[in-house]
Amino acid sequence: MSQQKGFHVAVVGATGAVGQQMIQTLVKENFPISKLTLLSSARSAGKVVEVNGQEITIQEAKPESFEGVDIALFSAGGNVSKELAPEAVKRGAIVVDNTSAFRMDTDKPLVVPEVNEADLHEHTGIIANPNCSTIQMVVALEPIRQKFGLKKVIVSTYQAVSGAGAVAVEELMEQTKSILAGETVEPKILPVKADNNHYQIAFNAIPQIDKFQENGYTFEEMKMINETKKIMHLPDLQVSATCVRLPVAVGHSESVYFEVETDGVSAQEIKALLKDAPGVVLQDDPENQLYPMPAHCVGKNDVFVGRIRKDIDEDRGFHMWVVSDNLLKGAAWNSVQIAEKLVELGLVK
Ligand code: NAP
Ligand code: 3JN
Repeated sequence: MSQQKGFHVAVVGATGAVGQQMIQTLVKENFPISKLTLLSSARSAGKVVEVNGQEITIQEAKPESFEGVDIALFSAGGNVSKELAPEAVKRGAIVVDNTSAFRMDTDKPLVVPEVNEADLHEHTGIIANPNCSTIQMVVALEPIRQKFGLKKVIVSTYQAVSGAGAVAVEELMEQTKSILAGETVEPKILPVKADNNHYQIAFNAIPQIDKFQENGYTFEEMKMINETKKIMHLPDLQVSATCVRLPVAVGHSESVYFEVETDGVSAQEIKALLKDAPGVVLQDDPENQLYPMPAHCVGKNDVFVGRIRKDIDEDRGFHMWVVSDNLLKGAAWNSVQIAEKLVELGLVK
């Protein structure tokens, strides 16, 4: 932890897949912390974890836990956020919330710093962190929107199991071992723990992430559609999504088709833009088989983009392949980055 004058930071959901990455990211980024409070449910309360050489006891998250907290990073599910984020704000904390609880509230900014940092000025205590699949896509699309305009986006995702929590990663590992040993498996978690049917994820692909909505899209797909329009301030952008779970532990991949508003743009111009774009690493050299892959992005904060090419039929249409660590830029790093920006902009009391 930094020795400079710092902030009292609370991590809610500290024992989870995202919460653990948040703690590591705060340390790695040397975020100025005077005190770190780690919160979970009663199940994990009392456990002791070591953070940067210091032992911290996990506590059960309650309204009183936020007394004296300056910045609270939430990733313990939407219900916990709905109940406790307002309690944290009431006690003077600024909340960065990683759940979908507040993302579409008109009075709460939904922020990806590379795209809409300025929206932070509008905050009223809670800032929403978008869905992981949305974040990596808009980081890649924003420089293109700025230069050539953006009319349409069609995305297909290839999402890692860690997006569904620590238990889903365990399920993938256990199933893989069992199947290789010739044993039968009994899926219990994916695609959605609370749904009736569970399917094998090892050696499979499941075209369902989160619950189905009445329109035939899943909630994950609708999050991508609605959040993209809000973050990019493009309510009329045409967006569609198909979200698929793959047997990959960490790192979401996306095949993104987009149409710009300008005639005659070349793939080379798109590549040149993305080469210098904030938060983007261009990996696009087909001759040398260079393109992004999830196994190479684990542990990195950036969004990796490659396979950029013009559509065969549509002059304004392009395809690209976008990969990022879903637990970092998709969750923990984006949240810590928001906290850093809030400090830089003098928005933390
Ligand atoms: P996870 O591995 O299952 O961890 C859940 C965490 O929430 C654990 O720390 C758990 O504590 C805590 N928790 C559960 N019930 C609680 C309660 N009543 N009060 C306080 N803490 C409670 O899940 P995860 O993958 O880290 O995801 C957590 C949440 O983050 C998700 O539900 C989602 O809303 C959000 N998320 C966002 C993104 C994104 O796209 N930005 C990606 C993934 C997740 P115990 O150890 O006590 O059980
Ligand atoms: O499945 C993924 O890859 C991302 C999952 C995100 C997630 C999981 C459970 C609940 C979310 C989210 O952040 O959109 C939520 C939620 O709705 O809060």
